[in-house]
Amino acid sequence: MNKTVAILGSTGSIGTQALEVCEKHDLKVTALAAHHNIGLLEEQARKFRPEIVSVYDEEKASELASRLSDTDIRVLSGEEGLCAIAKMDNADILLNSVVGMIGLHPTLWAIEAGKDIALANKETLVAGGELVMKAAAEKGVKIYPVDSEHSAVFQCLQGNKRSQMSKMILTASGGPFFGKTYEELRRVTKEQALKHPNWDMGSKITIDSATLMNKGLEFIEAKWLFDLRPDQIEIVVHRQSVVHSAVEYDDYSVIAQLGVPDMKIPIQYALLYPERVSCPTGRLSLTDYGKLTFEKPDYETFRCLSAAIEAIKRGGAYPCLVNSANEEAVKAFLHDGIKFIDIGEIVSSVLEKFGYSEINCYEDVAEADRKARQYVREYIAAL
Ligand code: MN3
Repeated sequence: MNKTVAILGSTGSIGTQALEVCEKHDLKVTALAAHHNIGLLEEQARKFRPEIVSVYDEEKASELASRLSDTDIRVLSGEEGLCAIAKMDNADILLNSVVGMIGLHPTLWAIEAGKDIALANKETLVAGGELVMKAAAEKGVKIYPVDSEHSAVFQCLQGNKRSQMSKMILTASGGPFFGKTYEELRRVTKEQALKHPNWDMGSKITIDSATLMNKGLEFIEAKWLFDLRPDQIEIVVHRQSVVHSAVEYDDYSVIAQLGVPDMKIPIQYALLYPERVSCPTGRLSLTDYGKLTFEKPDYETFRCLSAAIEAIKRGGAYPCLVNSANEEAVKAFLHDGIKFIDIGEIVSSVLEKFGYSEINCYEDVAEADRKARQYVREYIAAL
């Protein structure tokens, strides 16, 4: 394989697994960016020898620069570093796996530069889906989904016509609290929320999986990626995380993608598309599982999920507002500032608090983001 790859978020869960894929297939890594983990970033830089590394935190960036002074690797920092990497000529594909709204700008910069994107940053599409998809279409840029559910749909679409897709079946593991009542959720601790049954992920997405906000964000992500109406997406709880999602066509044939729950499969497909070559993961044995189950989600108990769906039905800035409110609430929960059920209360209250506003440019997204975060900080201070 002689593809070159730049990775934003290289020290996170997706980034480290992407580097395993790059190593296995000898992909040239031209740039790496991380938020603050310079210990791991230095290790990655010495191993993969990129041209550029970037650290979001400025102080850590200068520390890394002195540590790497025996190499010819350029060390950048802040938004500038992300921008330089997003636009760099020496990368065939940009893997955007940063966490949160902060990933939107680099996605837009890469599109502007005509660069194909492997997109793992779902907030990019949740907060700025309309902007991103329009810009990508104008520039003829391809967006390859890395999220396992969206990769599944992308895979099920191969050799078929998108125009004949009638529905997406979006599977959800249900998270660690599936089957619990709202009363039971009141007593949930941070430690319990951070334990996911099937997937090993970063803390933000693990909490989002426990509240089912993650599925709400993926619902919105799917709407933009595959140009679907909200009524064309059905969420199904599938506890085993083996069926990663499915597509129903106009003839009612349903095509699903299956595999072990390991992100390296969708990461590799996005990076190497359309190649299907050996992946550094385990094989699926259906008889080991024996039984696959499918159930309806509980929209009343898991308020984040219904709030996210309502937000995309209303459109405009609502998806951005619920996403930013959720980011702020999850941060507070991880710092023991609020209870688990407060996250859902906060995210749904955004729908009552704010009126409709449009998203026409990046500034509109940034403005909605600021308003939502401000609102949540005040809400939490008043608790
Ligand atoms: Mn997913």
